[in-house]
Amino acid sequence: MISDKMTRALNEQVNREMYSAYLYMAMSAHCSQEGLKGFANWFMVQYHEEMLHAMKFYEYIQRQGARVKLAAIKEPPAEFESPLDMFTKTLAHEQFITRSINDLMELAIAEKDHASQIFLEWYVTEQVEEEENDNDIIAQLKFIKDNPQGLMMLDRELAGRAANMPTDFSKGIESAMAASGA
Ligand code: OFO
Repeated sequence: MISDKMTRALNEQVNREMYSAYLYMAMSAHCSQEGLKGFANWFMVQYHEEMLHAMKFYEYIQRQGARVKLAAIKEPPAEFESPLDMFTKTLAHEQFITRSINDLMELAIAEKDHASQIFLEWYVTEQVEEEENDNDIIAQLKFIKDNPQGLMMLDRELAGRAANMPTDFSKGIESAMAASGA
C-alpha cells in the first residue's frame, strides 16, 4: 500500500521519464539529420533506457494497488547547436531527474514507506551512472572542440553502444528484462 501523495508523486515521475525518452528521441532524430549516426544510436539507446525507467514506475504503482494516471508529455526541443550542446542539455536534464528521484526518496522516508525506499534505490544508483556517462562524453567533446576527425572517431565509438534493452513490456518488467538479456 502506498499513500495518495506517493501515488501522485510516482505518476509525476512516470511523466518525467516519458519526457526524458521523448527528449532523447528528439536528439537522436537531430543527430540522424546531421549525419551523426553514432550519436543518433547513443540517444536512441538512451530513449529505450528511459522507456524502461518509466515502465518500472508504471508497474510499481500498479503492483501497489494504486492508480496509474498519465498526463500529457511536453514537446521537446527539435534543434540543437552541436553535440556538446546536446550533451550539456542531457546532463542538466539528468541532474533535474536526480533531484526528482531524491525528492521521491525523501517522501518515502518521511512516510516510513519502506517498499518505496527499496524500489527507489535502483534509481538512485542508476542516476550516478547516467550523470557519469554524460560527464565522460562532455569531457571528450571539449577535448575534440572543432576537430572533425575527432568528432568522427567519437561518432564511431558511440555507434557501438548496444541497447540490450527490453522493448516489449506486455508481460511485465521481469520477463521483459529476461527476454532482452538486460
Ligand atoms: Fe535518464 O534517467 Fe530516467 O530519466
